[in-house]
Amino acid sequence: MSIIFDRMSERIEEWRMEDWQLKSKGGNKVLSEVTVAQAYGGMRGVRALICDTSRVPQDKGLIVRGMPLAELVDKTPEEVYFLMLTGDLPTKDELKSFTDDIKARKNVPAYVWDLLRAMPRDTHPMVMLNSAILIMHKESVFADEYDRGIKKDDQWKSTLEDALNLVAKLPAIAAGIYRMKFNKGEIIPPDSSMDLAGDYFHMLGVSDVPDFKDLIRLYLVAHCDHEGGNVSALATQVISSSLADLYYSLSGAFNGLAGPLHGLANQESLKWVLEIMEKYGGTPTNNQIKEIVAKTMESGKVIPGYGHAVLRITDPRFDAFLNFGKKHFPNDPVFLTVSRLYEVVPEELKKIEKIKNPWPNVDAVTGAILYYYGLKEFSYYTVMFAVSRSLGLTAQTVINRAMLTPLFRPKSVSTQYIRDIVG
Ligand code: HAX
Repeated sequence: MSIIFDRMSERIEEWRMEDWQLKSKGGNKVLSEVTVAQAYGGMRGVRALICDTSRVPQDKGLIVRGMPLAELVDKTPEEVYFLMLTGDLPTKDELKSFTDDIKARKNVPAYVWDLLRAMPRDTHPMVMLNSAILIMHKESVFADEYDRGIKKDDQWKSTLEDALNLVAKLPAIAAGIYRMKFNKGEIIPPDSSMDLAGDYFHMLGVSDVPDFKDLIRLYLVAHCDHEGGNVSALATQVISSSLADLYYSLSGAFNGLAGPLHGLANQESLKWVLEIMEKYGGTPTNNQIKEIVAKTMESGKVIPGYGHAVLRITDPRFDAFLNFGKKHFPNDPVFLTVSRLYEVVPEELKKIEKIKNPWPNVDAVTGAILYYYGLKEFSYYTVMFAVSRSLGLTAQTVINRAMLTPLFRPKSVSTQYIRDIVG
């Protein structure tokens, strides 16, 4: 058993004590009042969830356990996962123990490959990923222990076992899906000597350019978490609050990630960029961009990769990938188009009053970078996003279970109730 169980045990004792004190001292304090507009509006801005793995202030973007993304761009996914689970970056010895533990859990059960091979050829890669996760439910240590009877206080430990098993296996499953779905040849098995990013790079078999390995590492880190209220995070927590195990809750969350307003936006964004380039025969001029923004909006579509439900600045994750592109392939025409869109689109969106955030989110750039390295199958992009986000979603679930978070059950009201309030 790796150091992570000991380190979490120590922290959970402190966290539980603090929670108990906060609830006894200030249980009646008000965090948020809910307006009629918020009840109709996707609960935007309603403060009713607790998430400590990361926060997303609207003027700063992703901060993981107090560390802004800019301070994490050189870290490995294992370091950031340890940080989310415990609140601290690992020491050198802790990182080795933690990484070794994950390496030892990589093997994917053979029945997962049988299932994936039996699926129709035109199955979406996200359906393949979610089916693979769901069929592994019988591996759940939590479900097994729960059936045999387990003290509530200790349920986080078997949830952590499930989390580590899933995080360790997902790169192999995701890479296998890529090779199977897009006829890239035999599945490349995981290598137990490699870390998560290195092995995902190796198993995809897309490119042997070392920069691509750096990109995968950055990709996994930058997409690791985005606080607790986004669709996939909320879905995970709602499902797991019923004491469903992580196999159920993670696959449910990824069904939400597959939507065009959430994780699918990166593929929509690249598709839009390539359509623009085809229409104008290369990188468009500023005037052409203005024209296409207007036309896209007129047709009733959103500008993919722009706007955000929380952020009111350029997403720092967009900045991180833009800097990566500037360093490694500044003159690539697709990348140049993404950069030029960034110069023009926000000014155009600012003219539309209802849009609260005219700035790019992470999805405005990542597709272009994957495309540059030869990963050109758009429908796969959300799978990579899911592999990365599994870090934050599983960390949040382990912590919620440790904090004995009860069953979610907000109260709904009827339209008549609203009529009565509005008068
Ligand atoms: N293009 C056109 N219209 C936009 C827009 C955009 N990029 N962003 C917002 N709007 C519109 C909304 O559709 C909404 O219009 P209606 O009132 O007619 O429905 C209005 O402006 C107000 O929206 P908002 O309050 O600014 O933003 P929301 O919180 O409602 O939505 C979205 C946030 C991210 C869904 C939205 O900005 C959007 O659709 N962006 C394009 C898709 C996208 O990039 N999604 C990825 C987000 C990042 C993420 O979660 N990744 O997983």
